[in-house]
Amino acid sequence: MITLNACMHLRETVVMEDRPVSEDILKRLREAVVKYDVELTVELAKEVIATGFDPLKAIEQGLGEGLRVVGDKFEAGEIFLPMLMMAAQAVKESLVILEPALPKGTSRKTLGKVVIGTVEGDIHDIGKSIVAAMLTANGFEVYDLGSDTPTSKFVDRAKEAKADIIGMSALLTTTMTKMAEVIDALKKAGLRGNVKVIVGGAPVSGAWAEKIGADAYAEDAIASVDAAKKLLDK
Ligand code: B1M
Repeated sequence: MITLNACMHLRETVVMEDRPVSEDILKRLREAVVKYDVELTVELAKEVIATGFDPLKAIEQGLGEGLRVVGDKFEAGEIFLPMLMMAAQAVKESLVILEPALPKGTSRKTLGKVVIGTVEGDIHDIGKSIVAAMLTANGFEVYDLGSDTPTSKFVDRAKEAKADIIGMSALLTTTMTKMAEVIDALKKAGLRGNVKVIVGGAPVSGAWAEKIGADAYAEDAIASVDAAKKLLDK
């Protein structure tokens, strides 16, 4: 005999199974990051891979959205730096699992060389790393300089690698100005004619890109691939 409880349980299971996996996994990813639960976030990243869910969507709409909520809570004084750091750690460990599964472009030969980094004084590197991974996955040869990158390192690496594009990321309003410094240094080194510049990061905008004389602003990882292709006529 099926009891009322058992019936209700059965109904719940069916509803769970009917719920689109997409919405469910994205919501759970966001919540895990907001709770700065490293272990759970990593488990969910593995679930994304196991279920064949779109890894880019999981990164942008799951992990990224979760981090944005964490940032707002931090700004509002609801959580403190150690919690912000744990949320970031949860995302970084999950990216190790998700990035290799990012959709690859069809092109086999290199579309161009990109030197990318987060500008000096800024240690935020999660968004920049996603952009670097997407560019690599889409056929660009990427030299990732990491975060807190001195201006001279952008210039030296661009020269050595004969870069086609320099990509700069900044997450702080106080470090955005370093982008202009890099562009000036490229001019002084006589490289600006050969190297295109793409800028991005939460406080950066199209207006800022124009003001400092960058060639493009990209809002996210997909837009950075589109911008890079457009700048190199690919
Ligand atoms: Co900090 N942090 N943080 N932080 N942090 C922000 C940026 C902040 C907005 C939080 C807040 O107060 N609401 C605020 C900046 C305020 C401001 O300047 N307006 C802030 C602050 C104040 C700080 C500290 C100063 C805190 C302190 O110490 N008191 C400190 C800075 C230290 C320093 O850099 N010198 C600090 C430290 C940290 C952690 C170390 C804890 C950690 C970073 C860990 C790491 O990156 N390894 C951290 C985090 C995680 C954040 C938030 C919560 C999330 C950033 C992130 O990773 N987002 C952030 C709040 C927020 O952004 N709302 C915040 C997810 C990522 C996928 O998105 O980076 O935007 P994003 O990248 C996107 C796009 O922007 C774009 O594509 C990416 C993918 O879609 N994009 C590009 C990025 N780069 C691009 C380059 C391109 C093209 C597109 O072309 C080259």
